[in-house]
Amino acid sequence: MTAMFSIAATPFEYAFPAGATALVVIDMQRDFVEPGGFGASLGNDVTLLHAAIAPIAALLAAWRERGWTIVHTREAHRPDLSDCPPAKRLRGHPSLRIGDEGPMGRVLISGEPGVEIIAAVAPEAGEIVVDKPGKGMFWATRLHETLQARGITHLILTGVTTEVCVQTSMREANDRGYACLLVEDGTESYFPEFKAAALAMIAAQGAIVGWHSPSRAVLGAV
Ligand code: TIU
Repeated sequence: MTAMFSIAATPFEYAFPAGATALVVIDMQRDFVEPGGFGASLGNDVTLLHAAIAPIAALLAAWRERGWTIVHTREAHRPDLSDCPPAKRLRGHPSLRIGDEGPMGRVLISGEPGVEIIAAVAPEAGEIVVDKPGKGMFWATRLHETLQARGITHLILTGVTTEVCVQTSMREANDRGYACLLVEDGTESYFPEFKAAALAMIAAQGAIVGWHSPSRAVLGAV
């Protein structure tokens, strides 16, 4: 029998099986969290994202101690931009577009310094790292097959930004049958009001997309 953990969450109790629950850390990349990257080029204050770093580090430590599955994602495109639709690259009036040369190398391009995950929550050997060309982590990736092969049924999500890549990934995961919980203090947005709205709409209608709870609830259980 798989041991089950149970935590008080919104909108009601979330139960998750030991070993079959992956911790997912979405896009904690220099391009979103540090000045001079993609997030800043869109006109955002990147310091708003920093509050999520310590809770994510604590969850990573807990998952590593138990040897459970950890997934890190990166929003990243091929150097020839063949996986970046013009509709994405040409949108709006950013100071730097995807593929342009910036202070941390070419923006959102695999292998460039800006695409790397910040040191405080960087992947360790054996952890799954997914480069994704979309906002969602399942579009044009092999992540579903990878998780299925490991018997993963539940996902505990963290990362940035709440209403863009995190919410898109959580909705994709929900449609694929994963029971998902978003960690309230392990995710941040450039727009606090959008973070609040995303949390509310995820849990509404009887957890229509999933659950949310503070990191201390997850850490307390495991
Ligand atoms: N702009 C913004 O809020 N987010 C992104 O473009 N990507 C992610 O959320 N990772």
